[in-house]
Amino acid sequence: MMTTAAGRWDRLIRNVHLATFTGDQEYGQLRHGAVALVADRIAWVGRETDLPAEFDCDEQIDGQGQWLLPGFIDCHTHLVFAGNRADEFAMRLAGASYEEIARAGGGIASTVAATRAASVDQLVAAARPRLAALMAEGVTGIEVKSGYGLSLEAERQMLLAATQLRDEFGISMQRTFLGAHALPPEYQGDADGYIDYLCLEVLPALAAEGLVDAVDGFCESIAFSPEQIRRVFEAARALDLPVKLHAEQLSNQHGSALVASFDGLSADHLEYLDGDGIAAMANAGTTAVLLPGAYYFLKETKQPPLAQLRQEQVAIALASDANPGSSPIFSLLLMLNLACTLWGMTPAEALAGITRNGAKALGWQGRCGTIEVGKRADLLLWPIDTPAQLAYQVGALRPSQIWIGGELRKDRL
Ligand code: DI6
Ligand code: FE
Repeated sequence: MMTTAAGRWDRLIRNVHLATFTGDQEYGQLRHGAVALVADRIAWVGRETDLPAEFDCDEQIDGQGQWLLPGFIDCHTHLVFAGNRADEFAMRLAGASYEEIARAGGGIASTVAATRAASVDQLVAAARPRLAALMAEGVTGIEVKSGYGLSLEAERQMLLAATQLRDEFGISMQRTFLGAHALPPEYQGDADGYIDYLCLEVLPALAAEGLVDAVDGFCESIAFSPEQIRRVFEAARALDLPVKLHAEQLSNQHGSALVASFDGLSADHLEYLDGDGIAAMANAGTTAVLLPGAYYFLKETKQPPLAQLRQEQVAIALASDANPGSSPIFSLLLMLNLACTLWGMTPAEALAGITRNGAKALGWQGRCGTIEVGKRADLLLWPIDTPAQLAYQVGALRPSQIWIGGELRKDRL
């Protein structure tokens, strides 16, 4: 932990309490700490009293006793889409289920129609305030999925919009191809033909354009079967792309074991996950991404198997699942509160879920998610008394400073 880097530092953040999310302490906490940055990296972490007697540093920042945390990672979002589904919300309030609406041609299909009709610029304009809201709460790394285009051209538009947002906001982003999200109208009755189209045409073309960082699918009775998803994963593997899966959200299709068998990064949702799926994930080191926003918004009552995930030491991440149908919620802080209130996660588990384990869910564990020497200097200064306050309080919480890659960003968000 206390690594003394010889030479010069660009910045020293001192008089802070650190939540490093390393080691055995709750939150990896280190009180009265300091962190030094060189360029976009963390160069020194330790107690203020262990600072070298002499050092050369361009800028010193007094944290005034606030808490310094790693930048937050929202590892599962559908941030790019057009339109909204407020009408469907009203139908669900009147008694229709998410599955019934989907089977009747609403749901994801209605967002697909709106997204196909939008230009890249319109998609960027619609997503900009969503990304700004997440980042204002401390998100410095994000995953953004395609999956509302469902054709080569429309999926490309979504991924181009995500890329444009990444570059405009200077955020770390994993762009995930989710062609296997729903069956588009032109393939009704021919799901296998659509999977062929994805595997033979769409994914290879978009990967060749450098627009895809990972591959996802929706394994569910209202979406695609494990066999169909397996073919998508084989196509991903041939292109050297990591995989992840929407699994066991509405029923147990054994998708988690499938994604684990491909050394998948994560299995996501997981309310209906069983013991075999947990064992497979534990063996493969596949992260469990829990999505309390969708659980809450769909009024799900079956809880993900938290106790067994803990017991098998599966890393647990939390994400917003920000999307127009099952989680129109653009707040990662709210996810902390929901996971604690609805499922009994501890604040420390919840916060690890959007830092260390959120990074792991994206394969970014070597790069961010903790405060450690060598990690990217994505850091948040919070005016709080204890990290638990971030899970406890809803609303009126903002970082007082945000550094992304060592650069102070609060002013620009
Ligand atoms: N599961 C979800 O919760 C989102 N996608 C998925 O596969 C919902 C997407 C939507 O309803 O628009
Ligand atoms: Fe999702």
